Amino acid sequence: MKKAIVTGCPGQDASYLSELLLSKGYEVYGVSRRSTRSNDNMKNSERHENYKSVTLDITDASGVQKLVSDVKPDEYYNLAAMSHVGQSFKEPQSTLLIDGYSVACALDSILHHAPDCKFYQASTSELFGNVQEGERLNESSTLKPRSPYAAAKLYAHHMVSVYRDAYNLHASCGILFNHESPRRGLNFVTRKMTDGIARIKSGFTDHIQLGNLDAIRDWGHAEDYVLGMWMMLQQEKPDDYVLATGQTASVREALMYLCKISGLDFDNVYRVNEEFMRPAEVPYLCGDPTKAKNILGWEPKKTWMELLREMYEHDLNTHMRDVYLYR
Ligand code: G4F
Repeated sequence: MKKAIVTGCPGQDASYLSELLLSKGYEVYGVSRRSTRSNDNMKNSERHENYKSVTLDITDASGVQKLVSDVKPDEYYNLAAMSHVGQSFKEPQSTLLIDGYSVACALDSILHHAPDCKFYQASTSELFGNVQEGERLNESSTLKPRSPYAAAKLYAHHMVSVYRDAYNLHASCGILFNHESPRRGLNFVTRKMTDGIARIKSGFTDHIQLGNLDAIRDWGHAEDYVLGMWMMLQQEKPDDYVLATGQTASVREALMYLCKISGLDFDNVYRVNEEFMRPAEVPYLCGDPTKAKNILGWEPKKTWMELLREMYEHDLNTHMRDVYLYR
């Protein structure tokens, strides 16, 4: 039985990836911090006899070393992060520790205690920074971070290639564009909008507050993207891959679409609040997943509209159930 360590539980990606690995017969060690608020994301995995829950702070180097030395994993998926770009401007130092330093701890633990273990690092399209609108970004595009989050992730991204080249570790980076689902945190813009529109529709509120509606993103479904992570570690050679849909929409277009399917009036559902603007914005991101398609055989299945509809219907069901139960 293969053993995998997955950090970042109970986050969206770690929950889908754990389910995928368990379905493939792995023993999964799901790592979460003591303070992480519980949610329903891990409920399917936690029921499985091959799922082991591990409480560990990934910035605790000796704890990570002990885990790797005890488990001797075949695969290590590093999905834990301070993943909110806006928040990273407010806590740049802890962002560096969690998103940068912890990756050095994991790589070094693998080198010394399980050198045959394959390592996956969650890199991000935020690494590209301020790009020209219309450009499609791939593995060779220039990396110019515009946030403490992206700067810390850039360090981690480079450390993976340092360990790959210097020590021959099987370490790969997935440069993932935005990926969402009904398990997405409520502070990311897609879920904030699907949940907000569902709350308006159910009568719990009358508007949502948003920041920059002009930002353009390449949104795919997280369940498709975790399959790509696993595929990267099944390759003979480690490498970096972009996972994206190659299709874009602005925050405004996404909100307009949600208004259309919910029958609400776009002009009345939102207010712009400066609090949600960032000191430096990445205005446009669009990925080119050709390499992942050609080498891994990976392709995204869902469009951003299908994705938003699924998220909205999930949130509407939840809020309508509350209407039924509590009113
Ligand atoms: O949903 P977001 O917060 O995602 P963002 O910043 O693109 O980052 C996400 O995707 C990255 C992959 O490319 C990950 F690396 C990262 O960890 C994270 O998962 O914001 C998307 C866009 C931004 O331009 C933001 O300024 O939406 C804009 N936006 C407008 N109003 C808002 C809001 N974002 C948030 N979170 N909240 C708003 O009210």
